[in-house]
Amino acid sequence: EVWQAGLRGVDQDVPSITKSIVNHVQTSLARQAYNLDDLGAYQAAALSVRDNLLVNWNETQLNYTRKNPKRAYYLSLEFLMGRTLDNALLNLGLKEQYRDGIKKLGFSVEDILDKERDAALGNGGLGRLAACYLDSGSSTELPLWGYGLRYKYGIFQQLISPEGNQLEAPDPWLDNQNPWELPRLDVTYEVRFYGHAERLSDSRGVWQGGQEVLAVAYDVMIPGYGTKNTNNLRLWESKPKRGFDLNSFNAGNYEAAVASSNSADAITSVLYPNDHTSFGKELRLKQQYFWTAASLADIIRRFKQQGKPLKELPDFVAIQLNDTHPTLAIPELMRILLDEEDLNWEQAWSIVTNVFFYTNHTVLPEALEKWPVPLIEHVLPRHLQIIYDINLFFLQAVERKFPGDRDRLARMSLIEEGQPKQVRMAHLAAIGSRKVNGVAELHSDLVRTTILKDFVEFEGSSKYSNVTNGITPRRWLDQCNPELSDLITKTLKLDKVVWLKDLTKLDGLLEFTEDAAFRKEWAAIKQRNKERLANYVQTTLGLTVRTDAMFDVQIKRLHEYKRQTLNILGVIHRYLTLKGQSPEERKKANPRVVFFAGKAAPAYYIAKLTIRLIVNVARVINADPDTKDYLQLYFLPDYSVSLAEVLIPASDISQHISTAGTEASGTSNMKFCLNGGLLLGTVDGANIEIAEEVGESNVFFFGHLTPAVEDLRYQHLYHPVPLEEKCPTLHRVLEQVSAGLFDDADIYEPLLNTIRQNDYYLLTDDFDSYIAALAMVDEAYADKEEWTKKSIRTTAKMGKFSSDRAILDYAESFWNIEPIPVTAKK
Ligand code: 26Q
Repeated sequence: EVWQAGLRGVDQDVPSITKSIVNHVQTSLARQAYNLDDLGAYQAAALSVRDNLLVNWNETQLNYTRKNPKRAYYLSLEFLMGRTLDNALLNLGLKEQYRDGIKKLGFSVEDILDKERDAALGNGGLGRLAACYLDSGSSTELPLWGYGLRYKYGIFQQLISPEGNQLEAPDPWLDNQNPWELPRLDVTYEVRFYGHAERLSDSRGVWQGGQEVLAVAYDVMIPGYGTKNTNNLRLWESKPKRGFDLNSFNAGNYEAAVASSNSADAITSVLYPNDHTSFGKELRLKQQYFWTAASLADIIRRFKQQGKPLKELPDFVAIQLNDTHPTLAIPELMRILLDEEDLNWEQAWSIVTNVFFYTNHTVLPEALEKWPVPLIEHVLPRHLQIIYDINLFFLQAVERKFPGDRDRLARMSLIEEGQPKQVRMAHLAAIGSRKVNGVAELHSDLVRTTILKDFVEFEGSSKYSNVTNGITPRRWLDQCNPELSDLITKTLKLDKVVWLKDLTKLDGLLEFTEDAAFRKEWAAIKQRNKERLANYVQTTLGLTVRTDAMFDVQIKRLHEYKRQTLNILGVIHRYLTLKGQSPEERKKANPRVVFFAGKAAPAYYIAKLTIRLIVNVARVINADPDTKDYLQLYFLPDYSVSLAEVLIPASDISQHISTAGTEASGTSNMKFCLNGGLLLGTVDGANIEIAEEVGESNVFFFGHLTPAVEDLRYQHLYHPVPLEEKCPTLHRVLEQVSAGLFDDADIYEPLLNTIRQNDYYLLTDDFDSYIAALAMVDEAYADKEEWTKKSIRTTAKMGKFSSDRAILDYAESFWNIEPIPVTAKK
């Protein structure tokens, strides 16, 4: 394996590995090797792997410093990394050596990998996308760093009460020390909040007073696959600038002094568990500013070390804004350039608008970030002045192009009128950036024609483009489905590094769809992955899942637009249908096991009620002797990256059933298809592009299309039709739920009323077509050979969705950066 020759920093033969692990047990962990448990073995193995990463990381960073290329920075409030050890071993090409070394020490590599806690610093798709992009940035050898926050608590741990209610518990993921981070206690910046701002001239100002807190850097090494390149993810922790406020301390006010230090720590204490809503919380705004200010200070310090003038910043720095969360970086860079570097407005604005790039991840109106003007004024008084100045110049320019169009000015303003006034972060991000992109073709079209339509008319359409999301095939195939990865390698007769780095090579599998022996192996692997999942459910929940059934999976954040409700109502419909059949008729049914997993935002009442319904339907139908051979249902608690790695390879069919036009892209749809699971979905987000690649005959589409949605909603409001007329099948299902078939009667009324009343997400319009699609899935699954062919064809055509393709698109079309390989030397 020649490609590995240059990867390794330290000796990598099996005896050296065992020696290094034992050495870490005795020194770093200060323990004895003879009474070590799995957790200790995990920690020692992780520290030993870390030694390799450190060597590569150092060489990579030194190489960047020497060559001084343009660099890109990915600013994201979320990095949903999952576990690291297995990924690091595979990326370094050391899995087999460590397997042997660990075995020699009396442990199993699978058992110790399972001891690692997930780094769950994200809510869902947006955070996992950031993690995939870091993997791809290193693997394609791009000089790309991530910047985020080192939350003390990641996404909450989800518990399900006996009644079926979601309960939240904290996720203290750092409790047993984290071997993957390097504290950089010397890399610190001061960040100011509150105080007062004064204008010194038209464009300059000064900001003083208030509270200062310290940002401390922690670095996480990001190894590339099959390369020495190892990039950096820098996460900031907040600390009080002084442990004690000496003035309060001396005044005898010990409690207040300690409280001030507590408030600094609070900034990075917890990841906000909401996706898509909840703005206006002061602490969230402080998180956003703390992180953007520290990251920019760090980026500018690094740039200045080259001794170049600031006007050259856009030639050396590109900053990608992951949604609007880091938008304060725009006024913050203006503040630095105007107030600290003494540039004039035009110079500063020209630098800013050539450095930033903005990715939008949603068009749902309620999810567009807005901050109350009085809150920004209180926390960041100088930034509010700058935002008003940006707005003034901007609206003057709009007025010149569209004289007298007051409605247009009101629509485009950075400030939304109202009580209180609010700053529209998407508008600020758009006008402050060089490029704006959506995350799938349909979504980018919707960005251009709905939320940013006026901006396209004003600035021209070339600034508004698309980069379809991607996923890393290392974690989402090689790591989570090693048997399938091996079969692909064997079949393509390629080194696995070759196809994992050029995923379009998968289409070489197409010619094997007609090979019965190959199909048999393909299907057998799916079967073993189903057994692995069943085993997980048995050991964690004590439930027995039958593995001779079709596995049907929907795993994602709970949200009305994602329509888990449509799925559970479909399950109830299937149950009622089976109940109405004779035992003879039932025998013709295609047995199904339906899995759900996902978290609801803690304050999202309807989403939590949906979980409760799923859990209680599961309780009833799994216990029903009439149906339990044909239908089983599970809600798996505490969905995570690690759980996804078990669920995805086991799926026959997965559901991506958002109301058309609402799911920006989706990325788990790509993961399922890459692993040979078929897709049941609406014509939405990346589902459309998946169908374009794999062929419409290999996906199951249903439901109304995006252009119909607006009109259907209008019909609901102004020409409502009673449910029993419009959709009798759905009506019957709701009646059974109302009547208390699964729980106390009336419990679910608020959920059912969202459907009976305005049905914003169009369940009543799509239900019949959904049930028809489920029937087509059953029919297709009955022909196992044909199903396996579809499965192979699907995997074979997923090359487009590698995050390597996506990150290279950002690098070439937006950032103008190039790969900087670390040349292998022995
Ligand atoms: C904002 C302000 C205050 C509190 C929370 C938030 C917040 C946090 C997270 C808003 C949104 C998010 C996450 C959004 C998200 O995950 N979007 C998903 O992004 C994926 C990657 O592009 C897409 O595939 C999904 O379609 C999209 O829903």
